Amino acid sequence: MAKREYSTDELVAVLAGFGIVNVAKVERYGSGHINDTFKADGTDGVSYILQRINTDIFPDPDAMMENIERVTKHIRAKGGKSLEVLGYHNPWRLYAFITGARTVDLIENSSQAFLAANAFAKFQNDLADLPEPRLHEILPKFHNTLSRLELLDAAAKADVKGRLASVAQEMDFVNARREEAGRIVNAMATGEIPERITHNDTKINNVMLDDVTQEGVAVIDLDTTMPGSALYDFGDMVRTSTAAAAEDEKDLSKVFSRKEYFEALVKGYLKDAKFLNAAELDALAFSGRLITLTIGIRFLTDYLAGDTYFRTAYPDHNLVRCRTQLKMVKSMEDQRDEYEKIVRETAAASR
Ligand code: ADP
Ligand code: GN1
Ligand code: MG
Repeated sequence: MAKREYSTDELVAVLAGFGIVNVAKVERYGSGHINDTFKADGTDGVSYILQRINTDIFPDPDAMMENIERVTKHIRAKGGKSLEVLGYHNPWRLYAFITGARTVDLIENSSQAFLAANAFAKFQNDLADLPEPRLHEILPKFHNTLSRLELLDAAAKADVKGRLASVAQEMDFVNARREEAGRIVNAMATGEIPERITHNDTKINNVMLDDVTQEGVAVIDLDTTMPGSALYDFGDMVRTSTAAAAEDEKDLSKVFSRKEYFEALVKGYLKDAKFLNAAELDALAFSGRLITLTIGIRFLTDYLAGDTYFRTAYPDHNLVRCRTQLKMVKSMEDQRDEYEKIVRETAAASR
């Protein structure tokens, strides 16, 4: 999907609808692939995050906002920092701007990996006792790799853009890994891996890091917070936080998973994720490979389908992203024994 442009007048009018009339500046912000995000500064020095929810992808924004309100109030009641919804008029919403902290697209050091993973562990911990009812399942089967494979197969069969022939290598890579694709969903179906409240988009740029201490002060981007597996959250941290290069790096020699960041993630996560059972611990290293493969499958599917889902900046953007993900999977596979050992030793030490 190409980026949609908004005029300043349009944005100022939306802000006025939320009662913000003293706008000094409003501009696009962040690097997300789905929603349109803007930072608005008031003449009084107060800033806001204005977002247009992508309703093609999130068909029930009311349910999403209900989840977000419940989750953020619960975290705040425990003394934690969270997003603060200032207003919502479908499809627009306004958040208070969190100050004194920032996000990074590419991790800068091991300490950040430790602190970001620890923030996501605390987030899951904080939500473990969220009172009933169950959160809305905003995007059903979101991380279900078996369903994602079905969608890939359908897109390959339709081949609407005639791109299938050019992705034979990528299809082969995915096909060689079909057998392990169901490991987590199948274990969830038997109850071996429990359902928990999870974030489901634990990219490194979805945690605000304190400007001074680097600590993860608030987990943001709560659109997909819903019932899921804790493993998907840990896995997506591995995908994004151990990557040595950007998600859309074209030079694949720069793309690999960094062991020292993996180790920091495991330590930061296990410090507070005491709730994990044996089956979850056993699949922790695997979850990084699985989620990365899953996101690679999603980019490939979108490429074959003609770029209708993720925001793209150029024609092959989704293919470039797919290739980095598959390279990351390969890199994690190459370090599999070391990664499994790190998890085993850290888990044993933290019990
Ligand atoms: P997307 O769903 O498009 O990824 P996010 O909600 O993650 O959108 O917002 C995009 C970026 O905007 C984040 O990575 C972060 O840098 C910034 N951001 C989002 N919410 C806030 C907030 N409440 N305070 C400060 N910055 C924010
Ligand atoms: C999307 O919106 P953003 O950029 O945080 C996507 C995630 C993917 C990610 C890949 C709702 O997240 O699932 O992992 O891109 N969000 C949705 O970078 O599909
Ligand atoms: Mg985000």
